[in-house]
Amino acid sequence: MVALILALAVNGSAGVIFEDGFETLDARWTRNVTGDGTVEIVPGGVEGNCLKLSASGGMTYVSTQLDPQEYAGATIEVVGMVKLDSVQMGKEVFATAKFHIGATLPDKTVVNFADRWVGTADWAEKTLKADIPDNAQRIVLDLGIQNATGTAYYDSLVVRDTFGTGRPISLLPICNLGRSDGVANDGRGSFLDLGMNDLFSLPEGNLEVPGVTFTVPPDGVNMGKTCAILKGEQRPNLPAETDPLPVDVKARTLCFLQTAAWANVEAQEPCLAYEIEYADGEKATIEMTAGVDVANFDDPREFANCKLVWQGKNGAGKQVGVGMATWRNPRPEVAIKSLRIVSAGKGVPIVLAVSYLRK
Ligand SMILES: [Ca+2]
Ligand SMILES: [Ca+2]
Repeated sequence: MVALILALAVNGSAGVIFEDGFETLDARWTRNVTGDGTVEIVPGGVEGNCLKLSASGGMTYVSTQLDPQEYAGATIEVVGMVKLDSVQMGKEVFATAKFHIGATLPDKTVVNFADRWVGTADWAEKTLKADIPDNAQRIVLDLGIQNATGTAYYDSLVVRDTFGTGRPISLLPICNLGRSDGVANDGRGSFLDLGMNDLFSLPEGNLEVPGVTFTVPPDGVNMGKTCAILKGEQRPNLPAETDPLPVDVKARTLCFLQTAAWANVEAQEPCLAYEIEYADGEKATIEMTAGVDVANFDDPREFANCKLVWQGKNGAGKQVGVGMATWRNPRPEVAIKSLRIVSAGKGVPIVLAVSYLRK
């Protein structure tokens, strides 16, 4: 129970789908046995009881279904303790003890994921990761022995959706500038042409925010173009909008890592918008307002839908920061085909990363 609480605390509400210590055989599991196989709960687990599956050449496994509405498109991770006693492979390479996930597609083909074991081995942690296709209609997790002989024990099983904290949508195809400049007001370099007053100190790589992970591209990739910075009154020569970025994901929530320059947060003027097009052609516009959804990079503050997720000093010694705004998608069942960023033309919008959550 302590482990469960810790796991939930680490992963937040997203993440753990279920845990099973096999003190009893929970109703979620269906038994599938052919021949002389046995399914038992016995003492001697890593903790308390465990699941003991024996096979004599046929099938011995327990199965549970994962809701495709929830987990199609997810990355499912199965971690558990496994002990093996004289497991001998059957005729085919897949005839072993295993963790197995089968995802059935609309055309009835099954995509299989498995971690397989043979032999005799004391308790050891085993892991299976499965990228469930977006169009999976049925998802089944099996623990057991297929067409082999021997005994496998399972305990301390944790099934997680590691997609819980989101996946990045790469903005690189629509990035036009970088996070650093060099010499101010020389009409060259990058960012806002403000010299060391830039966002170079924003760490590259994963930016972990409670509930969301953003990916900030390294400064050197994409010919230094790592963010989208659009036109404003102070930078009239920047593009007013980006091309549509192909996205092609189903999402419940979009999370934007963004900031601005010279935006009037007191006046709460429009700063930028994300225009999305769904797979069925319908469109939606997500308006971002200064002082509500977005702050200025050199005046890091929080507003109603602007959570300050990173701040630090830049090369000019100024305190700078970036914020997160989130948008709840009213149509999570329809794929988002593309996303385009459009400036409102006043302050200069700066978009650094976008991630999406399925929940
Ligand atoms: Ca147990
Ligand atoms: Ca410059």
